[in-house]
Amino acid sequence: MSAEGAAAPSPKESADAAALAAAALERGRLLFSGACDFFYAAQRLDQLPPVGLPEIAVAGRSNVGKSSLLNALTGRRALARVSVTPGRTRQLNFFDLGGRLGLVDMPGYGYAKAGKEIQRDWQGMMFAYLRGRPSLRRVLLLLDARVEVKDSDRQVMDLLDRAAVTFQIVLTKTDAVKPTALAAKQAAVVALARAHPAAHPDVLATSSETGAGIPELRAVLAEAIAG
Ligand SMILES: Nc1nc2c(ncn2[C@@H]2O[C@H](COP(=O)(O)OP(=O)(O)OP(=O)(O)O)[C@@H](O)[C@H]2O)c(=O)[nH]1
Ligand SMILES: [Mg+2]
Repeated sequence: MSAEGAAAPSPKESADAAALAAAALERGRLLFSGACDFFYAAQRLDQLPPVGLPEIAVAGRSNVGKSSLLNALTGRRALARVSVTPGRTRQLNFFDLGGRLGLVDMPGYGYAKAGKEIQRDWQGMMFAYLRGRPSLRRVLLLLDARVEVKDSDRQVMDLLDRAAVTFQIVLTKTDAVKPTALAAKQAAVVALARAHPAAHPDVLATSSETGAGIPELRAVLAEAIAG
């Protein structure tokens, strides 16, 4: 039932909304239909490429599915290297999407076995990048739909709040959870986003395995670089 005073949308309004959604999906499809090339790897903060294109960084715990999501977005099976073992991505990998957008595949955080020294090195660099990159337009913060939110996730969200870097939560591996559990998870994560000033209110549910939510995420990214 609709809220008191809020009229149901007329057929014309519904049709307009559908046309808008279709246009946004088409912009997303076009953005990701061209070339996407790996162009830079940074292992240290003083090795970052010069600030140029607007950048979208993909961040999240080790093994959450960051590299897989980039492959799904760009429609390439092996653009970014997918892990057999956690902790695979150990540098910031920069990809150029049609000269319009920089996509950044980040090392995962929260990987206990990585060892203190490694954690200091690449995890430190990752946090410094997130905090201080002027061209960073948005961070996609990936959360595994099957796993509860961890302290390390909360710490990264707090860091992004403090740095005033907009982040958007993206649930991954939704193919591996039942629809009812996914709906509950999504509601909980939307509430979490509301508690963070830098968080975008919309949470996207994706699967790199089935492609669910991928066209919608492309549309969101097209909108993020247009605005
Ligand atoms: N079922 C399922 N498995 C997935 C999905 N996406 C990724 N995986 C699996 O999760 C594992 C980790 O994927 P990656 O994409 O390498 O994860 P990552 O976040 O880049 O990992 P690091 O670089 O080590 O931090 C791999 O075994 C993937 O096959 C998905 O949508 N569904
Ligand atoms: Mg990776």
